[in-house]
Amino acid sequence: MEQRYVRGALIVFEGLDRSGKTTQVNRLLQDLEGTKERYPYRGMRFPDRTPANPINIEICDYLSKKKELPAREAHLLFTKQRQNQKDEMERFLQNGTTLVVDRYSHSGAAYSAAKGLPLDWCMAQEEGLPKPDLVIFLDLFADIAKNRSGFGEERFEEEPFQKRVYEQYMQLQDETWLRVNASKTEEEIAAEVRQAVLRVIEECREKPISHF
Ligand code: T5A
Ligand code: NA
Repeated sequence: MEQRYVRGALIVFEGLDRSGKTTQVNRLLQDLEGTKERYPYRGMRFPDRTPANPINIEICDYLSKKKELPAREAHLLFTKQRQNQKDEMERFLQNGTTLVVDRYSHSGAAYSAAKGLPLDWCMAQEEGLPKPDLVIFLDLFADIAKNRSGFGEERFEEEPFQKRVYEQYMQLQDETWLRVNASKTEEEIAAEVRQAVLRVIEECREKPISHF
């Protein structure tokens, strides 16, 4: 008998610093808990800041400005962290688990291109990684994001830089992107996100995983 191909979806949240990604990821994970028999799921985030290996520690030191790195070297460090997770991500997707990811390849490219690296070169480093089935872009202008709590403590958290990141993100959009107005209330955003996510989980059940 022919086996029906059922895989999980790769759902990614992107946006400027303080645009509300982690808030929405947590809400979505909570929502999915209620339907986990039907839609198994797992949350992930990039960068992974747990001090589990030297790459994670180096990224933390870089983001907290404890360590300086040339732009290309920094870029490759973030990419390496994703490439190291590739096989595990594929396994989860293949066995039907939907992955909900807080930042991914487009963050890597947008932030590095905002420092002046060529956008194409940045995306080329992501080659071979599973491509998101849905990118939820939390769309918030840098001048609003900067007024949210905690802004300005880390590397990259300054308004002119965030404006450049926004411009790079706009160049990366394709048909898999959903732009959500991130100045709405948390509840309004969560409802819009939930609807899109359930649709995409159903749509990609029988499609092969695509790759960058
Ligand atoms: N980076 C990342 C790279 O340079 N290369 C890479 O390859 C990758 C993957 C760390 C940095 O690393 C860079 C990008 C980043 O600069 P991070 O660990 O994900 O990235 O940490 P942050 O991204 O900095 O987390 P953010 O600051 O971006 O915040 P979030 O997750 O977007 O926002 P969140 O949910 O924490 O909310 C921020 C504040 O806003 C409030 C929240 O309560 C909170 O106070 N808020 C709202 N307020 C009003 N209305 C709403 N709808 C709200 N939703 C949330
Ligand atoms: Na976050």
